[in-house]
Amino acid sequence: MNMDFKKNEFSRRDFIAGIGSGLGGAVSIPILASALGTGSRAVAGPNPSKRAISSQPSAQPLDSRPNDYLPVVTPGIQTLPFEWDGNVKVFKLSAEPVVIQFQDMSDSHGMKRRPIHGWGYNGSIIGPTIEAVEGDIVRVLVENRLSEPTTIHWHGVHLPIEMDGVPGFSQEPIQPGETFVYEFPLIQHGTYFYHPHFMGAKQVGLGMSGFFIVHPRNPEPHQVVDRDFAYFLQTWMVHPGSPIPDTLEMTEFNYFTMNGRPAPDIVPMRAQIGERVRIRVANLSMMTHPIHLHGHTFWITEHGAGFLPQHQHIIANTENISAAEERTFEFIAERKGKWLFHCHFMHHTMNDMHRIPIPGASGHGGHAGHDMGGMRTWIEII
Ligand SMILES: [Cu+2]
Repeated sequence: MNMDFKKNEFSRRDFIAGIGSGLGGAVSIPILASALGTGSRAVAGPNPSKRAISSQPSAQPLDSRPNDYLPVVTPGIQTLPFEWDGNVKVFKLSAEPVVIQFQDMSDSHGMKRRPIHGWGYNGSIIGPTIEAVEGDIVRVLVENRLSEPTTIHWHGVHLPIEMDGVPGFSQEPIQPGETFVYEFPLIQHGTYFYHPHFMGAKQVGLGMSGFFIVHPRNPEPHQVVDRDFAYFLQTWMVHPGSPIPDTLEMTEFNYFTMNGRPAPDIVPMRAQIGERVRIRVANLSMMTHPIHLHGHTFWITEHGAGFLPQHQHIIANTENISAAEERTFEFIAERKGKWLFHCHFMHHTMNDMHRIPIPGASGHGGHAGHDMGGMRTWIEII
């Protein structure tokens, strides 16, 4: 293959000049006051020279301007801070080894944890959530701290081919020690995600993925919520005695995670009675997961490509999410209590399933006694 890509020599000036016309000037529009102006949701001020910042604790405030959107909460996972360079939001990702902890059922009670040696971004599996607004220009500096090349593909995002992250098609792989600069304007909103497109089964299978969420610039009234959560589904095969996920496995998995953790370690959600709650769920495992909410009926408001028109919302309490798909669920928190939110393949709510059941033992191997493992969390409505 004779590909002659220029890494890191992408002309930002030419590119932005090009997209400026393509966006009809949208990149220079001021942050507008949105409909998110009540309660904890802040309204952007009238001064177009100041810009919104992330409200996450990890973010370094660059000015006093509040968000013009309700930030997404990815339970247990950071939202990636950014800095401004002119009118560009600049993010930094480091692809690197990450150790996470899964429940070890060798005592049949699930009290132990075992280290899992995966790969992720910025010390995290899944990687930190990237959040921006339709009309923004984003630049993501991707440093490769792995022992092999990698790239990032921005799944579902409309962008120039040079930014699509597919080695052999749009760029050379990012070699260990190198940094590649991705930069593109956001001309759509929706719940997207990022993942490598180099050695995909291995690198994605080791954990490399994360949310890339783009808020609408001017949300319609029905798109306004009080709580906005996101969970990422992954599956793993970790053989007994090994700390390394087997990424050659095609059909059998023994750990099922939401945001890089299996239950009971998944960070749950909380809302107040009467609030409208949004839960975004992305699946980058190699199987389908029927995701079920207890005690409530939800609307399906997105299929991973921006909010659906209201007349296309579907009511349900369980929805299949297949590989590389995303669904957004919204509902009114109507009843107090801790309501389960889980995959309804019951074997996907177990951990460490290579353990052989112990006759008479309450734990019964991976069944974990009275508790559920795997893809199971809850929302507490107070
Ligand atoms: Cu499942």
